[in-house]
Amino acid sequence: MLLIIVGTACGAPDTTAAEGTPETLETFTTTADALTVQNCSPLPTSSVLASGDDGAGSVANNTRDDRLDTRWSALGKGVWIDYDLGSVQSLSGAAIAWHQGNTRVNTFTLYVSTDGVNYTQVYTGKSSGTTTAAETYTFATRTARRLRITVYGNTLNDWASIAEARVCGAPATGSSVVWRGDFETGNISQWTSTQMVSADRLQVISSPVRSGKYALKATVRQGDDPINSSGNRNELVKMTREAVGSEYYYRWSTMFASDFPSVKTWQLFTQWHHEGSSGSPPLEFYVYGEEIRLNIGGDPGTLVWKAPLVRGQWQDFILHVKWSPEASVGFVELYHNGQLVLPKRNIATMFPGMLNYLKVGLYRSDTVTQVGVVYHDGWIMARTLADVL
Ligand SMILES: [Ca+2]
Repeated sequence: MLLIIVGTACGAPDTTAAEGTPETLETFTTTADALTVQNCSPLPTSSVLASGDDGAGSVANNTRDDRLDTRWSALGKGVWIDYDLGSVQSLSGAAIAWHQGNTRVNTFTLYVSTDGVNYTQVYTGKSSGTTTAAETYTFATRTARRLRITVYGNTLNDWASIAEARVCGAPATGSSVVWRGDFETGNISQWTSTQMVSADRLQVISSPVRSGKYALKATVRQGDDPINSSGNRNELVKMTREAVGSEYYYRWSTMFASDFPSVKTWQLFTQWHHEGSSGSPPLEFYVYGEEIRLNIGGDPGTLVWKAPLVRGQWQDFILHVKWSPEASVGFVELYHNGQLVLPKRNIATMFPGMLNYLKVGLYRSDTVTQVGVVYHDGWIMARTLADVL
């Protein structure tokens, strides 16, 4: 997926406002109607199919827009909706928020499939009829690529109407590592794509390294603008696309070169960007002057942590995030150089209706004239703290 970032305010909040007026995020409404799930680690879905819909806009995709006020609806006993995970994974349940689930008891069956042809029944039952919130239905862990919900009407009529649904990943057994971006392949193949003006700007190097044999050296020169956007950058992209309600630990190390620029403007070194095309990202680590900072929530967002900038020494980070557009559900927790510096803090970590993806390298205001060099190493993403350590 190519991400085109336009607009003038993709950077960190800049108190000098040199980047112009940011797009507001006020068009993204409905936080009160967003989904929360319990006893479920939602897996990202790549697509969804249904046997049909109501012909009036209640389409299958409405069950994964994180809004309880949109739904998929189809009439008839045996209609179905089918989620594709994009690859075979371990799953153990489904979370379903039924439309008018507080007044209707739905009869349904869950099936899984590895090939989209042969399906195995894994659950059959009824919804509680007591809530419009998501209910999680669990089954013995299966390896599958697809999950299908087949509905056999409800106590009021034969409509199948689902506001939101999630496929739940199996609890971790053994390692919960879901991704490594530690450059130990000797190249950048662990990452999805690059945004760089030339290969010398994102080099896999053997010295300095934080661990293993290789690390990344990211260089930005004034004018580096590989995507015709605001600011200057050379960044690696990892399409993490963390599902709403999912929770992960990330560990990595960053070292700022001994001559890293000291400027009173933004220099991002790690960011989780939203799918949208404008506005500051929902979670960004950046240098400002002689500080490193973590800002959450776009522009202006909330500055949740800062520390003095140290050059020439590896900085170790462990970030623990629950991804949610709900401030009461989402949270961040941060360890810096082995110390818990930000105890778990509830905050919205996504913008409603938009998944995030990871960008690592250097992205900074185009007013910076000095060459900037930063090193990254050891990226790992897992479901438990133990597995990133
Ligand atoms: Ca919906």
